[in-house]
Amino acid sequence: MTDYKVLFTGSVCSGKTTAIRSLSDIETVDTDASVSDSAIRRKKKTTIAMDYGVLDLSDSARLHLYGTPGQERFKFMWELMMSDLVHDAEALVLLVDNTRTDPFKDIRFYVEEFRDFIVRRRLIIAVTHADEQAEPDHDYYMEELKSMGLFTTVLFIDARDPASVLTIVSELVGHREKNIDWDGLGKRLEVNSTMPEEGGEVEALTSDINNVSLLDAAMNTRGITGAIHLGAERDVLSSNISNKQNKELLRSMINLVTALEKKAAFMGSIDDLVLCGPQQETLSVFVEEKQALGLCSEKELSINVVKQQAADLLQWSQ
Ligand SMILES: Nc1nc2c(ncn2[C@@H]2O[C@H](COP(=O)(O)OP(=O)(O)O)[C@@H](O)[C@H]2O)c(=O)[nH]1
Ligand SMILES: [Mg+2]
Repeated sequence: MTDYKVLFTGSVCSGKTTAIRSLSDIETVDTDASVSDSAIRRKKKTTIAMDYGVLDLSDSARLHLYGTPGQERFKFMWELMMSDLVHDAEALVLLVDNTRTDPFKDIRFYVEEFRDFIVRRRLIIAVTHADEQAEPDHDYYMEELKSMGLFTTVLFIDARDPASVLTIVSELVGHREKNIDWDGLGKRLEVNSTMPEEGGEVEALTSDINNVSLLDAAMNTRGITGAIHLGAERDVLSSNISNKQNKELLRSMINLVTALEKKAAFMGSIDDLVLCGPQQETLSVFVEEKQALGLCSEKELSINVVKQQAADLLQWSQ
């Protein structure tokens, strides 16, 4: 029996759990667990550990599928997996959610994080959610990746559709395993399909998970002591700032940005505003059209670092 291993990674909601479920012959061990965050009093399903599944390719070959936890706060797991469980894996499949503001930022992030792992292995980039957002298209990916110095296979898949995810498997082992009955395999896996009869619900769930993850990510950022996330109407999406005064201040700062922009039109768009006193915390707000973020940070943290963190957080929340 030849055992192949492959590791799936990618941002929260990129489709890791779904892809592994689509391919697996066994009841997948997705270790999703309810994470309750007392500060935000919300319980949401979030992958806190790896996903695992197995696919029998033929009488003599088997594929083991592992998925990393997506959120940065569980990054320590990636190291553990790479040095132990999947040290002998064939390849890394990087799932890229095409609906993200800048999918290439995700690619750069994961390629950097898994740099040592992929030098000796294959990297396959599998773009998901392209049914929801067609651009960037395949050509664009190839061009952009080339300019990043990444010469790798790019597949467009729907993680919910086993036949589609099978193209990754074929790319991985197709040239080595000649006696795989691909049609039979596809039929067998059809039962794993999670394609919805009707759309609708999926989207709501996705954005819920993302809101929680922004707060999670913020609180895992060194020097950040609180975060408030507002939507397009400047409604509070999530917050864990218990200090009422700070919360009020951050909200007025966000409103102030809009007012200032009108008053000082010659300055162009104002993206951030920082309130920095000699004592206690620094308060800063980062304003975009569709969302705004307020952060409390420790005095010692430089403004540039806070700005960089905020840019990352806003990107992650998309
Ligand atoms: N429309 C669409 N939905 C997808 C696709 N891939 C995954 N999903 C959905 O996106 C959501 C998040 O997927 P999940 O596998 O939990 O992501 P994970 O956080 O990477 O494990 C689920 O509701 C999936 O059904 C895709 O290619 N297209
Ligand atoms: Mg998952």
